[in-house]
Amino acid sequence: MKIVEEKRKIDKKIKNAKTIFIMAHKDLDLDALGSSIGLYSILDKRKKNCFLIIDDKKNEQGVAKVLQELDGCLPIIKGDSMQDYLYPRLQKNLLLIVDTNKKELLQNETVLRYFDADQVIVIDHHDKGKGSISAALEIIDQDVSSTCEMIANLIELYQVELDPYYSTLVLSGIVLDTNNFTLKTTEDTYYAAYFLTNQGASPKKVQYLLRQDIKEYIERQKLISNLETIHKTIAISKGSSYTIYRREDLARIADTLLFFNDIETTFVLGKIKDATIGISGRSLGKVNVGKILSHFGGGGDENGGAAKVKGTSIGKVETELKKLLKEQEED
Ligand SMILES: [Mn+2]
Repeated sequence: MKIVEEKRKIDKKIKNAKTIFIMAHKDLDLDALGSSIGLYSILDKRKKNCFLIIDDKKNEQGVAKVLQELDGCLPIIKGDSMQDYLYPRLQKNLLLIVDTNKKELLQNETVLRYFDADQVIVIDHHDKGKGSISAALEIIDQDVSSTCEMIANLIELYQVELDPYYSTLVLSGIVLDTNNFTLKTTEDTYYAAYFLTNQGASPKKVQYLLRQDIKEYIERQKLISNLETIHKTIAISKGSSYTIYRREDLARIADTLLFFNDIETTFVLGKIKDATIGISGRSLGKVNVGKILSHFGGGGDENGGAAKVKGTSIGKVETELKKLLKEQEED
């Protein structure tokens, strides 16, 4: 569902609302933060009373840089204190959720209790699995590279002149989620990047925001080097059982592995919490990774997905995964 086609419905909700809250997934990345801030700018220009709900205590480096640079410029509140900001007539509050559609991934799931479904809009580019948020207006477009691409469309549609710094943030979300315009990139993605650059976005600043920590990079390389291939086409990478990885990193490695000759399907396994194993899968289409990951309680589609398995080890997950791959092969 294209965001431009829903403008009228979005308009109506925004017009009706007195106070608007924007919330993304926890462990903010630049797509979540960039789309939140882009959306905030649109609403701010329309003189809407608007707040960003951020509960994260730790931030990845790019997000930390931005939050530090913007310190004091944005109305950021914690989910637990939002009662103080709600408009007294509760029906006049609106919640905009960006870059996720799952309850358990939200910055703060408990704030949902203040909103009926018709006071919630979800804007996202991930597929819908179980645990989806009930929202009257769901703008979920899996064909779009990033939530920031969707927000860039909206900024153009609303003819908002964005502060160049904010344009840069929206562009950084696109660059992050497309892995430098190599994944899920369409002519619309390039157009959004063109539009944002025209609005003053600085590609140089984007590169600065996306600069990585050398130690984290080395950790990721280690994970890639612990790789096994099956029939030359399926790559399975495993993390060290002593290291805790971020879900985004597992996803990024799964993306990266698809760049290599012959590889058509990738799985990356790593500990994401004590006794919790994360799996990220990607596929060019031959193996339905979403289906396989649904066996682990996760979700996705034929091209990509993720799962989280509690109370297990990397070895056990690996054995199970290989069994499932074999079964799918025999089907
Ligand atoms: Mn995203």
